[in-house]
Amino acid sequence: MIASAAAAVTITPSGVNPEFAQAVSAGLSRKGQKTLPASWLYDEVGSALFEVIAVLPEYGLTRADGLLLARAAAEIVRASNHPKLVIELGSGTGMKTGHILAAASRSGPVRYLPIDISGAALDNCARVLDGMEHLQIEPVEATYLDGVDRAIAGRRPGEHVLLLFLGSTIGNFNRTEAAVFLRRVRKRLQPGDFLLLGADLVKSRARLLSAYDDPIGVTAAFNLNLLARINRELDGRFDLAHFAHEARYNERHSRVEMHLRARIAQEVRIGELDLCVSFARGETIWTESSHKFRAEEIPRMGERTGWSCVRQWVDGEWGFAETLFQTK
Ligand code: AVJ
Repeated sequence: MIASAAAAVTITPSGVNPEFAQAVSAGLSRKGQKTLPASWLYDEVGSALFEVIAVLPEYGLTRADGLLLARAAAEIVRASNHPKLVIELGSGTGMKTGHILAAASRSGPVRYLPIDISGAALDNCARVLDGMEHLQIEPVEATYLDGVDRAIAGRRPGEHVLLLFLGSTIGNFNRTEAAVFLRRVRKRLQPGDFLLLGADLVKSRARLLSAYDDPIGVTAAFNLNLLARINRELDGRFDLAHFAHEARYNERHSRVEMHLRARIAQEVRIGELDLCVSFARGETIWTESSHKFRAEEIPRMGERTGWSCVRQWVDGEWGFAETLFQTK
């Protein structure tokens, strides 16, 4: 059952999302490395493309995450004291979370609050999970921390929380940002609450590069869609043929970086921003970082930010870890 519709995002009369406009304007006006935040990759098209990425043979991350959750769901629910309130950062497609929710709702009603800035993602998630017995779905259309505030505000007496942050979205933050984020999340929760964190592990450069630059070009389309989205929503004039998808492995930071490389020198107008952006030939826009972790590093990261590690489950085949924390 879907209890309440997602709240609407603010849009100006022209239909432009001001946060998107602001992010694009700031990221493309920068001197030096141009950037676009990865969170804007997920409009309706981007979310659909990510679902395809998730089933590519080269991209084992989502499969490993799902497999671990399927195998460990009952243990996770037991180890987190049978939570009645499950909050998720990023709604994903709801598929992976289904294992946890099914195990949690076996012993009675569970409220599930997925938090996402993408209304499209929330709709998909609700559709996938709709009809599960004893499950009440209350989507929250918001940024993560605002969403946690809103979700927690409706907490009922005696209800403890299992907060899910799956799929290695934590990897989009650099290590400092990740620690800050975990501490901020912790501050919003109470003693006795839990966090389940999914994180992709360090693996060979070759496996990582084929996962982020797949042979049929789905990841390239996913990355280029960000420019197409600027064209659609902000009256941008990007010629997508003049940009190339690039995945790099940065060993020092153990992260994969996605870039869009200008194939030729060019100037691109973005009508709604009243902005003209110049690109030198070979210049890139940095669109995403996916940090990769060593398994031992994850409990330590939690311990430093107000959490104690309860347990960790590792998939050794692909290299992925689910780590369960409790508030310290
Ligand atoms: C959904 C953020 C975990 O970083 O691997 C997939 C997104 N980017 N291919 C990731 C993504 C390129 C993905 N996350």
